[in-house]
Amino acid sequence: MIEFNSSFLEAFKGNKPNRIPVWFMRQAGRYQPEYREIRKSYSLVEICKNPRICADVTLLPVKQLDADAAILFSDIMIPLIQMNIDFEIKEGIGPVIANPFATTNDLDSVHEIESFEKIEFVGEATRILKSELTVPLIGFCGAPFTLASYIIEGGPSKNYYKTKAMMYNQPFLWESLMKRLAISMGRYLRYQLENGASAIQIFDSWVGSLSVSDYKTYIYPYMQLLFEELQSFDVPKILFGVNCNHLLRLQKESGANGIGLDWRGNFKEARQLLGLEITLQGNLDPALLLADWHIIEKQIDRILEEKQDHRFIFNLGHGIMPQASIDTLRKISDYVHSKSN
Ligand code: 1CP
Repeated sequence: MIEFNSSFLEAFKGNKPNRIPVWFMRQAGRYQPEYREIRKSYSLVEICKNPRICADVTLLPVKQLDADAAILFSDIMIPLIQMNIDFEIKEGIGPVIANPFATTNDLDSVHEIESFEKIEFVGEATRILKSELTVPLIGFCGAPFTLASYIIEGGPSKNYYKTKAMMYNQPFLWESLMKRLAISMGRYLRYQLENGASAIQIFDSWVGSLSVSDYKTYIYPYMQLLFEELQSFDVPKILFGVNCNHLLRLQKESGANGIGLDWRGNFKEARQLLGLEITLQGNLDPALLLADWHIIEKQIDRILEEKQDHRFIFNLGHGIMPQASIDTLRKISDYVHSKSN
């Protein structure tokens, strides 16, 4: 019988793991020929809605990369189906919303998640994975700001002008939307935990575009609300955002017990700022996946030297891009594992 590999979970207890835990954000995706093949027959949302295919896509990189955790294959937009928010995921663009959220009328049609009948495929995929995985499964969601940015802008954005305009000028609309998103995502994460996920990660990918003071005023209360929904679960709760070094302390205080650093961050400084109790995750620059091996090796050595203790999970500073190669990623995983003693 294959033993359960708990090195990822050990990183939250501060114990020395059997090996340094490694996983990669976006570890299932277009860089894999097998994923590209599946995508010829199924759209991204179709994969998410088919529990067996979803489970297979989730399992594939775990084996290929010898990863110490799996992340449910899905997208941050999927739970919006249960909230009655229509979206499409467009080839080469990302999530697109036909009717962006703009007025009090739009608020009436945004439902807080109270049941899961429209997204039961998530629970089913999670249960399949629970029975087939020998590593922990990470459930995930998008954080309220990052989700609101797509819902208000109508798609990917550079400056989030519409989102910020609503945040500053329409407090009732902003507060109502953020509250609904926070409570809904809290319940959605709980649903994943109850169906077999061992940990959760919240992606607040774009919140780094805000100042510390605006984060405190407009975001923090809703992150607290989201984490409150998870209070009874003693599991890893990782919060990740790009360009968030100025927000780390508030991110921790909102309720996370793990923080994902992007490649700009430094583990020594983060440890000093956040204390000994929190688990840190990251942070190889994904751009390095295209660099020569001797450069990658040096950068991994630097990260492992900066990390200092066992509350550490090796990852990238953001997701794997389609140009990356499986061989390089596997070499990285093997190399980090080889440095475990
Ligand atoms: O079919 C495809 O290859 C399209 C690309 C793609 C993929 C592989 C999209 C569209 N979503 C996904 C899956 C996905 N999305 C996963 C599971 C994969 C895994 O980790 O193994 C996860 C965790 C996400 C989460 C996600 N979606 C985030 C947060 C993480 C991050 O990278 O910052 C965000 C911001 C999205 C929105 C989204 N969905 C897809 C794209 C291209 C985007 C980004 C668009 C933009 O730049 O704003």
